[in-house]
Amino acid sequence: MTEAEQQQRFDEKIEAEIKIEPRDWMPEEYRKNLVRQIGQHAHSEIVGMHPEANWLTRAPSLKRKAILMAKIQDEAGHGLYLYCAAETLGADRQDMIDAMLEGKMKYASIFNYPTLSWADVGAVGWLVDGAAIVNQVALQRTSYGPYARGMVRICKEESFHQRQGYELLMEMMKGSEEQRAMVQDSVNRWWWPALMMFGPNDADSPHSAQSMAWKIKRFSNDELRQKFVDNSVRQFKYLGVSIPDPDLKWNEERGHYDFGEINWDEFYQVISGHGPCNRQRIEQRRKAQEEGAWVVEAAEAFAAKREAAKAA
Ligand code: BYC
Repeated sequence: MTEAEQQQRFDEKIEAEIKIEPRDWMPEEYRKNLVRQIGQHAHSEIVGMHPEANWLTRAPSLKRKAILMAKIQDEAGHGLYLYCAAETLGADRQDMIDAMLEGKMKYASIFNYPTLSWADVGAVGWLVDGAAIVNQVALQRTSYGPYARGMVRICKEESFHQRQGYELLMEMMKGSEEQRAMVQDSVNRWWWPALMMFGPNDADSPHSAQSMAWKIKRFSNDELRQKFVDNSVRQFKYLGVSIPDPDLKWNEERGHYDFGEINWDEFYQVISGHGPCNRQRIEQRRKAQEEGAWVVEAAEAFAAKREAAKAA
């Protein structure tokens, strides 16, 4: 087949909702764009373990500690599925990790904010995992097969994460005045960064048009952000916490909630490496890599030994 014929076959598959698989021909730009997005997604899952891990040793009960530990382990698993999905596109895992450590590859902005109180563990579960689900449910229908299939399992686990966060906050809201204040303070700090997780407004999103045409993205950044806001309002009311946005109001004509302007200066500061915890997170990842190097070496030595035994 000529390249033009291969391109035509690819376009037909995208049009007909047939998944693109690792051995299929694909345009180089499609491959690169996927490695960028899936790699960033994988890094986010791994870096995302740190803000929550901060509270493992201070969880208020054995039950809460076990739940938090299980959630953090799930995030490690998500990172691994996603690195594997990127590897099916010919990407090298270590190269992607090195690119992140050198600031050449991004990870989700949200994980550059500190977790200052126990209520933050609940707010991260409810709002951060909640926002991630809205984005990832849509990605279950993304055009690249391994990414779409990985998302199915990830979404199931994210639902548990979101619920554990909400339930934790519900418990705190039944507690003392001080605990309720802690929840409100936490939600005040996490709401706006959660809205930033969906990326820049559509008009300022350089990758959106092409990613939508290739059906890598099924909804735009603004559409998903709106869905998250609309879903969240009822949850805020049930929890008994106020939304830290004086401009949030129902718009009858649009059938959606209007909301205030996001602080885009803050967003660009954070994604360019100047958020509150960027340095700390990269340092933590670098240290984890150095301290875990012996595990990789031991696994490689063991694999080589088995190969040699098989060959003998
Ligand atoms: N943070 O053209 P755009 C989790 C970058 S983890 C940082 O709109 P695109 C969890 C963007 O990469 C779940 N960077 O890009 C884990 C691009 O920069 P480059 C994480 C952002 O790709 C542990 C530039 O801005 N989820 O749930 O079309 C514990 C222009 O943006 C962000 C995912 O990763 C951001 N928020 O759309 C708890 C979802 N937004 O690459 C929870 C997968 C934008 O040109 N990713 N940028 O240097 C996506 O769906 C899309 O990549 C995005 C951005 C919607 C995020």
